[in-house]
Amino acid sequence: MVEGIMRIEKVILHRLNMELKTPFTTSFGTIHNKDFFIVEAIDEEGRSGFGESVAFSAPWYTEETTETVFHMIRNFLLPLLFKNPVQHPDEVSVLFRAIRRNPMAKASVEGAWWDLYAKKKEQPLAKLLGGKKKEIEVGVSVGVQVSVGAMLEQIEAYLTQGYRRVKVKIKSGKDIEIIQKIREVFPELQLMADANSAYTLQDANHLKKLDAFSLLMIEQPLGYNDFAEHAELQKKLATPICLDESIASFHDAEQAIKLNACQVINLKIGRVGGLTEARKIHDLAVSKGIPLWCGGMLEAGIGRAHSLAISSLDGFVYPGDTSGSDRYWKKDLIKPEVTAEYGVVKLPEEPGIGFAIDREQLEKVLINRVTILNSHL
Ligand code: OSB
Ligand code: MG
Repeated sequence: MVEGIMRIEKVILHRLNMELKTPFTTSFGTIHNKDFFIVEAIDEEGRSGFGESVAFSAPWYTEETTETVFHMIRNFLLPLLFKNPVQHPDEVSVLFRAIRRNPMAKASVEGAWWDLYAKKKEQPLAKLLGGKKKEIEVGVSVGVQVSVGAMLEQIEAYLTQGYRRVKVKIKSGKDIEIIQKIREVFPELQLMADANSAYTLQDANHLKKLDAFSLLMIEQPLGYNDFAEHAELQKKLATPICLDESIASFHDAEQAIKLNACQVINLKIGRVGGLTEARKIHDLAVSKGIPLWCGGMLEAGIGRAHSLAISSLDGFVYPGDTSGSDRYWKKDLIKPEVTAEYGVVKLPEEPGIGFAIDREQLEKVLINRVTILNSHL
């Protein structure tokens, strides 16, 4: 089928700052605000497609930041795309191969192209990606708390809201006892732990103690770019290892699986460079019998909508970290907001990401906007 060229007249980068309802603490520190970009691509017919840059303002999770994303989009990604217009969003990631790494910058642009394409085709993004699910199971990720009591209270509150899978952040000194206590109080809870690279292989015997608490998995215990040591650790642990930070591309996923570095993959669209790459990893994981789930980056509504769309694919078997909007924000950027009932989010049926942008709310959290015209049109 010959398809039309996607003619993008301009791209608006909306820089926003949104305050989290409650600060989120990981093994690296505490996040109070999300300072990020919404990428709005506008075509010749005046249609808008939206992507969200999921990078944080500091490079603690991976190397990208809000500022590096802006730099890459403005100076490299858009000039390349404007010069080489595509017919289908799958071609965007092929073009972007000419630029090394920077997956979050790439994903934010590619996401806008996907949304626009889906809207043009009048199809929900999830369906276009090949997703069959109508509902997405979601859990909640709980940051490091000041005390065990605070952690139990927090979990209780989320269970009351209907969430049925809980992930807790752990780090040295805030791990075994906390998990043990949670297990005592919630013996049946689907529970997992995320270390964000807080340990080394020397902690193997310490981490082995977690095997007593039937965790669904332990996420990224070791180095953010490691495979070999995770493989070694996995041999010693009964608890399945899930990789997050280590998987930044299809090639990384291939390596991790080949080396038995993990039994589960947390897939984040931004971390792997976009929806096309995410779908490739999905297909690989399914063919290798590696279950997936969709992680989160404390996204606002647009990023969340993209995550929900990819989660509709069959290989996403565990509940994701893509909780409802109200777990993060007093008011989100989309209408309606994402709502989870009994830990389930219903996928929208409207074209594209399926949520409308709340322009009024966008203005309230706007820091500035930069418009980049396509001089090649
Ligand atoms: O490691 O999965 C992670 C939040 C920020 C950065 C990294 C991570 C997380 C989370 C929360 O665990 C995910 C979310 O609720 O969006
Ligand atoms: Mg993680």
